[in-house]
Amino acid sequence: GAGLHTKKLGQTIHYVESCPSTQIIAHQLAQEGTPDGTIVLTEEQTAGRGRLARKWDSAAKKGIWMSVVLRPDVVPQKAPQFTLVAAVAVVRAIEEVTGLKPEIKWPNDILIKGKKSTGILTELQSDADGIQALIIGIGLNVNQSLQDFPEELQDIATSLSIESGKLVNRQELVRALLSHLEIYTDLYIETGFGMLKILWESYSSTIGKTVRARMAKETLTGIAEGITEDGVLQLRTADGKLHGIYSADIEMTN
Ligand code: BT5
Repeated sequence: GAGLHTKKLGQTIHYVESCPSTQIIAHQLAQEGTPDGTIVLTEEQTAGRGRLARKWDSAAKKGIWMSVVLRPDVVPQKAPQFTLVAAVAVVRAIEEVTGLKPEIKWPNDILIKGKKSTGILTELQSDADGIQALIIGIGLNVNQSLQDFPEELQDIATSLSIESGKLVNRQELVRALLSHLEIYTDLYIETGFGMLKILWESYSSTIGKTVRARMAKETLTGIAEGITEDGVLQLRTADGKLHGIYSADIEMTN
């Protein structure tokens, strides 16, 4: 339905006008056995979330607030890379529909001219048998004007309409996003991260730059040399040591 060009993604769509978070609904559906490729879409979230219990601002009818349930036959160590794979799909969809040139900031941000347009949140349902479901949340700012964002986000957030100067058709964007997500997640599941890593690096705003990586217990500054096949960021500090960064917030330094 819905004019989708996908075989699997979005064959089951749960659409709700408003909800606390599409992630919560997707987790519930996954537990109840919803099929691989189920998506949850809403117009408005009242408790949209980011990583580490941060908030995700989700203005009514202005964005794409979506969660995708996947049931890939992969080992749990291959789960974090789905964030990177989804990032490639988001960038391709934005490019195709708007002509804008987004960049990926490791691990889960899509920036346009240095400001955050999209955040991705990959969560896992697993047990002793392995991954039961992956819940990939995508929050994409589409038609907000700057005043639609809370004040504390106005310097760091942007939307596609702010950057392109026109309103963007959200349905068209969802269709493009699902097509690209299906292609790239299938490619990842079937062949691994090799090809996608090249694509990911071509869109990266992080690689080759000096960055500050804030982690739970320490902060490291160095040159982001690349990512590994496992999606781990390789950071070279001034003492010449190479650090593998699994999870952090990255800031560019000038
Ligand atoms: C993320 O977390 O960027 C992941 C966001 C995932 C949101 C989607 S929407 C559909 C699904 N349902 C949910 O409840 N969540 C997912 P993180 O890297 O932790 O970034 C969070 C930070 O981004 C916040 O602390 C703010 O600084 C900033 N932020 C919040 N809302 C934003 C927005 N709309 N646009 C840009 N930046 C925002």
